[in-house]
Amino acid sequence: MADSGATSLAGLAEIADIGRDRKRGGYSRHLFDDADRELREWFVERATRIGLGVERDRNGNLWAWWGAPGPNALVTGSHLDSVPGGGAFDGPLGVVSALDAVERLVRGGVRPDRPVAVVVFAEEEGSRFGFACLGSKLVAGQLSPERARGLTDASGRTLAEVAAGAGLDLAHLGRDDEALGRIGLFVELHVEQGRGLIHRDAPVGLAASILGHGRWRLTFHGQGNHAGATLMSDRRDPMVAASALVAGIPGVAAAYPGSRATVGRVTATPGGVNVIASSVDVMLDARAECDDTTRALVAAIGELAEQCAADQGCTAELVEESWTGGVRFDTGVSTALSGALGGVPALASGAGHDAGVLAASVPTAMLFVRNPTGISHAPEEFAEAADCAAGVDALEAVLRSQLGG
Ligand code: HGY
Ligand code: MN
Ligand code: MN
Ligand code: MN
Repeated sequence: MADSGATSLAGLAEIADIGRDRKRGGYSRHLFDDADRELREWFVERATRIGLGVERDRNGNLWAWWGAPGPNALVTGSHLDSVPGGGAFDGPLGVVSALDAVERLVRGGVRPDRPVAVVVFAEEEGSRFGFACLGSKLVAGQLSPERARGLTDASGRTLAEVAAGAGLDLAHLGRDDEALGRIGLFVELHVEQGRGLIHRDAPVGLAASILGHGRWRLTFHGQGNHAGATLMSDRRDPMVAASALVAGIPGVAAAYPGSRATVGRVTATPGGVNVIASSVDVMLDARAECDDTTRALVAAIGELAEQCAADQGCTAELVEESWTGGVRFDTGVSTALSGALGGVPALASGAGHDAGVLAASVPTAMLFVRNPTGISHAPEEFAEAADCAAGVDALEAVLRSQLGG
């Protein structure tokens, strides 16, 4: 499998060594860490090179403006952060392609009749503070400033503390009506994270929908104790209960066709090798074509968790950490853009995106670029140079179709 570092667009090559995760492979780039700081510096330098003026908004997002910020702006962009050990394309492909497409218009002498911006949304993956699409949800008013300020990372530091350490004043977090009110159309280009374009043998597609998706914390409480001095019959071991739950999830999900339920992280407290855990956190990611189905699935998983806990003399609690409802993109917008592209496949997205957040507030569309591996959120994620170029061509055509100049 091609190394995800073997990148294609020049911009991807420029950032290819930022945030490499030597232990996991791939990239780990998280809000306000060193990699994020380097990527932000790269973005400002790259945007300035094109002649764009970069601003950071009150929620930590970056906006590179072609012309003065103003109403009915044509906005494109994505995110630069990653999941732990993620691929090179999820997020950065959209930012790099947006800069390339705008640069072509600038160099091509286009005189836009509306403001244009390239945006980088903060913490789309929610990898550091556990809340997906943090930056875009704050702008859209889908996350309260109070909740955001209190979010903590794995070391227990709050968003407010980390931001202050990064020299960012997030005292005015929250819904940004001025930023939202400026957006006439938001178009996000993204590497496809499934196999839709492989099956359709097409380099580029348009998003028709995004699955509703959320994150829940299942905490199993037992009795911490000594691994050697405690007989097996004398234990209330939450790790055994948690393991039974995780093993039972596929069977529960099978009753909800098309649903997806994933446990990507299990954390024992205190986490000693010679210690029976006192509690275990199981992080659940659940999604389905219909939001009610997702909620029914999570409720069923919660019931199984209680049973698994009781079997071990433990207790279980279920807490919703974040939720993003399913999205159907505006067909009027997508049809117009499809026309500008000469007709491209329409795809459902199992992956969430900032565009899925903004779609609730402003006209929004998404372009996908083929990923020949069909794998994402892993180092194997890939996009061929020719398909990346086709993505920039498509984005440029879409932008041109929206600019009178
Ligand atoms: O989790 C998602 O679907 C997205 O990649 N953040
Ligand atoms: Mn992702
Ligand atoms: Mn993404
Ligand atoms: Mn001891």
